[in-house]
Amino acid sequence: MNYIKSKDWELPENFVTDERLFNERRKFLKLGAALAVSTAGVMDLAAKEFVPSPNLEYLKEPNLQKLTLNSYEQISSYNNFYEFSTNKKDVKPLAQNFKSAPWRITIDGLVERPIQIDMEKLMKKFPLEERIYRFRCVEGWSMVVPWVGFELSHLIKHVKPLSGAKYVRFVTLYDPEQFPDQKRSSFVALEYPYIEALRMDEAMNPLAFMATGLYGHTLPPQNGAPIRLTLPWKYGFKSIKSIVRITFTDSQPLNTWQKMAPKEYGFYANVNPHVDHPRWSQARERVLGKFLKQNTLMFNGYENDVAHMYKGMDLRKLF
Ligand SMILES: Nc1nc2c(c(=O)[nH]1)N[C@H]1C(S)=C(S)[C@@H](COP(=O)(O)O)O[C@H]1N2
Ligand SMILES: [Mo]
Repeated sequence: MNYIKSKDWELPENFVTDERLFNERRKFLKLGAALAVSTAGVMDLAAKEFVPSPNLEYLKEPNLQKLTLNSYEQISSYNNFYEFSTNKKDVKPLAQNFKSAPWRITIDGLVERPIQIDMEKLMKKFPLEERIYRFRCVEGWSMVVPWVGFELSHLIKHVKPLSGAKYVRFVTLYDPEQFPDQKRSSFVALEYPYIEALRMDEAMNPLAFMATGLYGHTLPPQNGAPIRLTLPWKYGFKSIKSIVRITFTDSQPLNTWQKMAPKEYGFYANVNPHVDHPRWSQARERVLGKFLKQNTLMFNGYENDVAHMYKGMDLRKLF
């Protein structure tokens, strides 16, 4: 768990915490259940509602910052996944029959060892761990999510990028038989397949994480099964879902949202309360399930871990 480097991860204790849950959690932590390899129940008291029984083995995160988790129900019922629907509450019902196995991922481009690998095999290559991350959508809502997965850097080291590789590009599945919005002949919400990308140093940052699970269980389809990116210091749209291809390139790829609306979305999309989106102020955010808004933090609270990558850049222009 040595990726927890900075005090900046910590929020004032009741900042995102409903007091009752906070006290319950304190009691729970006193029982000493801080760090364990978990196969049994995920005993998080924030999630009293439905949680599927864990089917993954992973190293549990001690949650030193004492973030209050959003419930499984909240995280998996309010989704942005335009391939299914632009209506956040319709995504879950529409995604229920999505086939996320078997699943093959291609890793190619400027690497020494391009591979095509089945998801099952990929999962076994890297030990799974839990990461409790804040997640902030550019629309102004946020949540705290206990992901399970592995560091993107582990996968990158495995395929050995060539020195010319400067960017990593990710592509979502294109399958009109499975994604209703890809099948439409007009009024399509986005250009598909969905594409996202990172600069190499961003991709190698220890916070960049490939999620394969949620609350100890493999990802539900609406959250990007079987594998999606999670980048806690960036707006949610960078966290691309249901990835089938990862390509190493020498030039900056054009990500889907930047292509669709270049005045509204850039390449970096770092969470920044001082730079507003043309339609939404970014100063504050509403945590799912909460009534009052809270202040948004620079780089979503991960400043100490990521700010060095953007030194000297004008974050108003390169948004
Ligand atoms: N393929 C794909 N990935 C995507 C999206 C999408 O529409 N399609 N939406 C993005 C946006 S805008 C957000 S906020 C997050 C939402 O993730 P969640 O549904 O797990 O909360 O997924 C991101 N990844
Ligand atoms: Mo989003």
